[in-house]
Amino acid sequence: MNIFSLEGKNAWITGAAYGIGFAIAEAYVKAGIKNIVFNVRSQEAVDKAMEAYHKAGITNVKGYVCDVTDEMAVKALVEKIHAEVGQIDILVNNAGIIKRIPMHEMTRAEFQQVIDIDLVAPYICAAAVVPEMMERRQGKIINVCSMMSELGRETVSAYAAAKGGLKMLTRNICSEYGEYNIQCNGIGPGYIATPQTAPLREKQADGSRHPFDSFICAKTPAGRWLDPEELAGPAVFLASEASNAVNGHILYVDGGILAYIGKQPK
Ligand code: NAP
Ligand code: GCO
Repeated sequence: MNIFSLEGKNAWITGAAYGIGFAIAEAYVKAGIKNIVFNVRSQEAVDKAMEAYHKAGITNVKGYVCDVTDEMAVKALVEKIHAEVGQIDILVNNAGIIKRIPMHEMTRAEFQQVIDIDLVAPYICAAAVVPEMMERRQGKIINVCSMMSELGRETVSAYAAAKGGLKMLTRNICSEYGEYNIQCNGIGPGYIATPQTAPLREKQADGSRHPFDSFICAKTPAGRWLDPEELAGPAVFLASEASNAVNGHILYVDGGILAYIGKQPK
């Protein structure tokens, strides 16, 4: 028996059109998953993502239009998944946004939008899948956390507040539903090369590296940005039976950032 196998399981990964969510979906397919379900905010984004999945040779995937902050739409989506795909064995709360604006220049509406997508939506999605998981006494919920679940930095107050909150939501879901054999854990990616972080890696007008790019390489013992595919092992582990006794844990996949004081200046 392969304790890392996802055979026979269905996974719903929010916002898995590209980036980290897509890489997790690919990893689940390699681990034998029965069906991948994802949702994004427009039909155009669903169609584009479906093309990318098919190009990657993945056909056991279904995409839906659903904004994760819309509670009614999420409840309707969960019913639709149950009817069209089957039970949801694994939920990955991946959809997320960031706004890089100094806190004193940010509007309340901007702050609120980040909290709504990065913290309230994982609650909405988890609450929507938990009753059926409780009935079956089995379920895996994985929340995509961040370095900002532990650290702060300039301009990301709302994001850090949301991801810090998501860490505690993870621990609370574990506390509240562990007795139903539901495991809720977090993955805490370090700095991953995706569209979300592309502005931090853009070349300067003179062709030199973005200062933030050099900063991250100096803060990471590995000396580089990580690729979304490097989250594959941890994402499969937390979705599989291999992690049945791991609950309320945040597994940081950061190339060592949180362990490191940073490269000393030359
Ligand atoms: P990304 O490339 O920007 O992808 C985010 C995905 O979420 C997109 O498919 C986006 O789709 C979807 N999304 C956003 N808001 C949504 C909503 N309201 N409803 C449904 N879907 C929504 O981001 P990523 O870098 O892959 O990040 C994925 C997750 O990892 C996020 O939670 C992020 O905070 C976290 N993370 C990223 C890094 C990193 O370095 N990249 C590190 C740590 C944690 P549309 O916008 O097309 O709807
Ligand atoms: C930023 C980044 C981060 C990362 C990630 C770190 O502006 O500092 O976008 O917050 O995306 O979440 O783990």
